[in-house]
Amino acid sequence: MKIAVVGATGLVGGEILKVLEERNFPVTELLPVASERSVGKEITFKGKQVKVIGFEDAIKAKPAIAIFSAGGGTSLALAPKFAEAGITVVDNSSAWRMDPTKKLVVPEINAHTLTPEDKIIANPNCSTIQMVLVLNPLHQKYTIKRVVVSTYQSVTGTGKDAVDQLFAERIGDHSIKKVYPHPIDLNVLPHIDSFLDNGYTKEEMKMTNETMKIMGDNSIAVTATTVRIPTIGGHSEAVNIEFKNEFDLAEVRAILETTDGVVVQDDPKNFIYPMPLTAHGKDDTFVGRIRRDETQPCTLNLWIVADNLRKGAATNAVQIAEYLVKHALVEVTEKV
Ligand code: A2P
Ligand code: 11C
Repeated sequence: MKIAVVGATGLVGGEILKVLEERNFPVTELLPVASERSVGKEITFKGKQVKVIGFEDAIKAKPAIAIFSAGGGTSLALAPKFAEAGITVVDNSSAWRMDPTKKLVVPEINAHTLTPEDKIIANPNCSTIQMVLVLNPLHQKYTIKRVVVSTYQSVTGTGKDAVDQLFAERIGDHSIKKVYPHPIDLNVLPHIDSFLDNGYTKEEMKMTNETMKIMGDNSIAVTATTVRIPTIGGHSEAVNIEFKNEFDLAEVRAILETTDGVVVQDDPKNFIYPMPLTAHGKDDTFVGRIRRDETQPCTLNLWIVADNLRKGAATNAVQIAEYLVKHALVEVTEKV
């Protein structure tokens, strides 16, 4: 079927093209969309050069699905135009996530709630996706009361300019456009997205609010400190989880070992634990350092890592698209 990728020239857009290709998504025609300044440029898909088009031409071509990763403003302006034309939008930005009329989907958790009427579907924030994938099966079993999370996030989460800033600083090139208010190389910034009146950042509140919406339980309390570090392979998270009910550590491990999309890497004696370097380019979410919090009952500590451009963005969006196709929830106009 015809698929549009809006933001095809961006960092996540490029990853979406790779994931569509790798997972053999049934694309008959790819419609790469970007801003006016990129129209006519070429991107590579399945070894072929494809010309970037504007959004109006993409809507006229009537793809079944448009995967958006072009920022919140573009999504707010363009997603409704695609949806009105009967095209299902899977949107990577934060624009629609907390809209009560839109679903916020991690396929392993809540794709079963999708219907053909869902024309704009929101993809959660990267740091939320990898956390809920691990929290959800444990919540089913032991009921989560409270989560305290600290993140160590890759510069790829900010986009291409941030990756350029990191590598320019590393070679002492100060001519480059700065996207962070401080140097990022050899540094750590306790600051992701903008600050709100309550002292938290938007990124921190995304982790609190999106978790409750995806897991369908407003009683789960999440408090977060989100931090940018000079790495590119993925986001890492130290997570402390307090349950209502007591757990067995071996059972926790067994639950995570059988959770779709989760891989347990937990053999510290042999130096095996998740890291951004080893998660880079993978679709799975990795969990390790699974241990009891010995300072209070019913509480667990663990460490979660995933490639934020993969499961945190492109892979999750393509998995939503796969679910829509498999369950015939989209309008396909062309004969296949
Ligand atoms: P362009 O390359 O033409 O600027 P990143 O997050 O890596 O910076 O990428 C953002 C993506 O969103 C790019 O593909 C960018 O295209 C695209 N984009 C930005 N504004 C628009 C717009 N108004 N319409 C469509 N795509 C847009
Ligand atoms: C980061 N989590 O790492 C952000 C990137 O709400 O989709 C994604 C922002 C979002 O900076």
